[in-house]
Amino acid sequence: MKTAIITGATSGIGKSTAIRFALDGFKLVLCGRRNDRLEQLQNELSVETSVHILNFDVRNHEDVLKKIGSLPEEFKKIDILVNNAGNAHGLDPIQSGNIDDWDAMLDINVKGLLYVSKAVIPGMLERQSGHIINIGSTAGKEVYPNGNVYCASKYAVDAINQGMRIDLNGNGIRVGAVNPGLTQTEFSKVRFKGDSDKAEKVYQGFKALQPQDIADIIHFVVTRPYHVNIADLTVMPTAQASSTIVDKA
Ligand code: NDP
Ligand code: 8X3
Repeated sequence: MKTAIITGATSGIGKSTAIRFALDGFKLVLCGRRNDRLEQLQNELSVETSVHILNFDVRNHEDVLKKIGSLPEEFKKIDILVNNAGNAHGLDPIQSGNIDDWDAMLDINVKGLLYVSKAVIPGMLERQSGHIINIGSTAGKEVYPNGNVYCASKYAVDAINQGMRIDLNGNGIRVGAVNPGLTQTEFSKVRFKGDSDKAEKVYQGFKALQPQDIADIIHFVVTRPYHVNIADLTVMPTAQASSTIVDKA
């Protein structure tokens, strides 16, 4: 049975992906900072499959390398990496952007993804086998007003996704991005620093994507035959035409 490591498994897209993978019996390594949520998900999914949890902040490269590097034997051979941990912090014009927000987005969405990849890729190279799914965004395809640094972080994910695929070519490792549009998770609550009213308004007046929709797509991507690599997949709610055009009631 395949082993998958999912970052950002405590919420939203990562959590739904863990639940979807568990239905197929994939062995799971679930990562995040909120250990109580990891433990709860481990309890729930252990009925379906074997689950190991890893509690780290993706910004801490020493911890990332140490914890992924010392996985128990049963979980060591990682077949699938879902690089999902990430968030937007703030929605401000560049001239009034907050430096801590900029640091968080670049450190988590870009450097964190690199650190986790650095920890996982050597084993995949050794086995000449693996599949890496990088979660990008429509924000990595089109810049929108006040999206500036979040968009930059997701453009970087797009570039890293392409770079990984090029550099790992010939080593049996598939690399591809899934780029969601507006998806109803805790994303906007984090972006607006816990302001639930503001966060809910983002998804009002239309049917947003649900995290399960993205999980189904990630599951589809990783269950294609070996010769099929979905390199770059963008998905939006039907009501969304671009980052700025959304048909709201
Ligand atoms: P959520 O806020 O629901 O989930 C984010 C996850 O990332 C959480 O599990 C969180 O875990 C984890 N995370 C955040 N910061 C860190 C950190 N420093 N170290 C470790 N884990 C971290 O949002 P989504 O599910 O929507 O977001 C998942 C991915 O999807 C992100 O990369 C996001 O950019 C992307 N995306 C989201 C879209 C949307 O509209 N929702 C659209 C396009 C892309 P914890 O806090 O426990 O550490
Ligand atoms: C999340 C989608 O449009 O809120 O990446 O930036 S958006």
